[in-house]
Amino acid sequence: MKRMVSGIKPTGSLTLGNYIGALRNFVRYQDDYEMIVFIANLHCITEYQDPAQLSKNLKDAVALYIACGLDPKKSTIFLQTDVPAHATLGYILSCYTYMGELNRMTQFKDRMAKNEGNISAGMYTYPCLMAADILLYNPDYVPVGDDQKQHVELTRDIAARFNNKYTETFKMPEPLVQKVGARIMSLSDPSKKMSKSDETNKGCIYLLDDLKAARKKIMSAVTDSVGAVQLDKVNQPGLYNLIEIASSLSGRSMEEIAEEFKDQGYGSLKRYVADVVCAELEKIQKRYQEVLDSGILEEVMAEGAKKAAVIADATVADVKKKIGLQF
Ligand code: ATP
Ligand code: LTN
Repeated sequence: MKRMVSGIKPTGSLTLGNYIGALRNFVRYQDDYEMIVFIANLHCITEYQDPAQLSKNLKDAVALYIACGLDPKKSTIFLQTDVPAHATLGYILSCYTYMGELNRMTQFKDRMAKNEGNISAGMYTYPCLMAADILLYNPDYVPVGDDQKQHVELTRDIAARFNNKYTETFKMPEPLVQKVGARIMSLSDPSKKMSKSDETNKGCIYLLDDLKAARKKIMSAVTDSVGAVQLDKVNQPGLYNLIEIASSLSGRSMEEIAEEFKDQGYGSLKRYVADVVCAELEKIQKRYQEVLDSGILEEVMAEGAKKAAVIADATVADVKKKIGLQF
């Protein structure tokens, strides 16, 4: 069975973008692949997080993973810090990564361009930790949203460099980015990615949003003044995004949805999108409450970490030996 590895950084509450771009695909893949999914808590602290809030987000994230359909019997689910090999290999790989490469990472460049100052060293070197997250498990594929493809490509470069310097150690992982839903855009500004760190809170739907609030965000999503429902990503990006969301969740093609609403106003399309989104949220939220009430989270996490550590520790032992870090 081929193996997949992916992680989500629960800096805030999980979003519809995380669900469509990543989480939902993990659930689909778990029957046909060996799925290893972790909560990337070390990645959260590249920026200050309120401790109580962070802790709550971690718990919510695990509960949401399961509520969205990840089955702990099929998938290995764990907290990154419960497997210390991540930090160990992360540091080691930072010694095989060039600053020039990190300087080229879009996420880092975007942060620099904002001129906020005080970017942590952890934020700068985070692609090395991400490379470790992946290479520890020698996966075949890494299912991610569009924004993470560059980091998986860097991971491949680091792996190839290490393999060339020593002997074949890491398998080359392939990023797996789906065609529809790889980049869900903000509802209030369709030129930006739907993000947890949305300051206005209007452009982002959270999986735990109150259904009325979610509907309102969709009904007030920014569109355009063209006045016709059609698929035009360049001139009607807001409308395109709404159709992409509905298509991802309903399984209908984007063309079919655009065709159905072509003679109707934007309001009708928005109502349809809101219905589809709210039905999905309602299902997830109901299950989320059940998961929390069941009290299974601690056991799931302990079991997951134990399974993951067996694979991760073996990789670190091999790497240490090859580098000459032990006698
Ligand atoms: P932030 O929202 O703060 O930028 P993030 O949501 O991108 O953070 P993660 O939570 O770690 O960071 O992302 C987890 C997965 O969800 C990644 O594979 C990422 O590509 C995917 N993802 C995140 N936002 C979107 C989006 N708007 N559309 C599609 N996929 C997304
Ligand atoms: N960097 C990703 C989250 C992440 C990840 C990973 C994804 C951390 N480690 C390993 C896939 C594989 C993010 O910020 N979205």
